[in-house]
Amino acid sequence: LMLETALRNSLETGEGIEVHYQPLFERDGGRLHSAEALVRWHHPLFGSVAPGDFIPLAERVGLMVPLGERVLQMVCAQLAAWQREGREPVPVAVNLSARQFWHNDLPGQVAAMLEAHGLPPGLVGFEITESTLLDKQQQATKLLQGLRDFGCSLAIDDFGTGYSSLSYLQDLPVTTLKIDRSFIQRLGEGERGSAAIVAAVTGMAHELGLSVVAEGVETEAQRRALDRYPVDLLQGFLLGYPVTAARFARSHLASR
Ligand code: G
Ligand code: G
Ligand code: MN
Ligand code: NA
Repeated sequence: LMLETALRNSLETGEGIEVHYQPLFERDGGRLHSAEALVRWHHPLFGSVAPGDFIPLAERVGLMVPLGERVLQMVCAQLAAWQREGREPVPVAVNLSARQFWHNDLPGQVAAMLEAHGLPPGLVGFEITESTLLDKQQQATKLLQGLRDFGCSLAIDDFGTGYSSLSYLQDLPVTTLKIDRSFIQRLGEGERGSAAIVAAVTGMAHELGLSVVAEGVETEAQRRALDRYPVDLLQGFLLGYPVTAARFARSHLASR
């Protein structure tokens, strides 16, 4: 209960809520492609609380929608600031929980936010998990298309851990598949089963015209193992940790 009150207060003031940015790179050539936004919370009394703890809490107590709005707002403000400073920003993908995704008029909110910050379409994208889309394919398609209309990239996160089949992806207007890091890990260990899964998933995703991200790349061995598959983008501690906006700009964004 104390943690809930603390989160409520932090959300009202914005104090202690921060967004970190993790880079995604093109597998071939190594160019910076985009970033994933990851929320962080530091409370004066409780210290740094892990997202794995406060996001489920926010979900339980009805704070996920305001938290998500705050994150999206911070990302848009950051992108606008980078533009003002003469930096060449890259697209930033924001994670959406099911509750946020299904909250009314997400595309409208996104449109208003982009407009308020003077951002061109295409600079903001989203990541959702398979379970978010389960059972409501028709409504999901409509919502996703609404977001696509603003140029947002749309990634299925943690792919392979849920229940979905690749066939249903064919009907969803998503742009990107992020292969869950558990597969990348086992691939690096030379496990045959996960190699078969990665081969099948990357092959079919490519056939469907989706761009494929390997997430959670931590070792050279994993990176090398991925060379054999049609993977477009790499993300993981080997290539770059999630860092503050300032650090991300210093390390990755060129000044014009
Ligand atoms: O940043 P970290 O790897 O600790 O994130 C843990 C989990 O929290 C991941 O599943 C990640 O997708 C999720 N997460 C991080 N930031 C956000 C956010 O802004 N919104 C939502 N809904 N989930 C987030
Ligand atoms: O569920 P999602 O994929 O959004 O989770 C993102 C989380 O994964 C973030 O908390 C981020 O810190 C973490 N992460 C990013 N790269 C790596 C990695 O290479 N290894 C591990 N173990 N976690 C990672
Ligand atoms: Mn993610
Ligand atoms: Na993920």
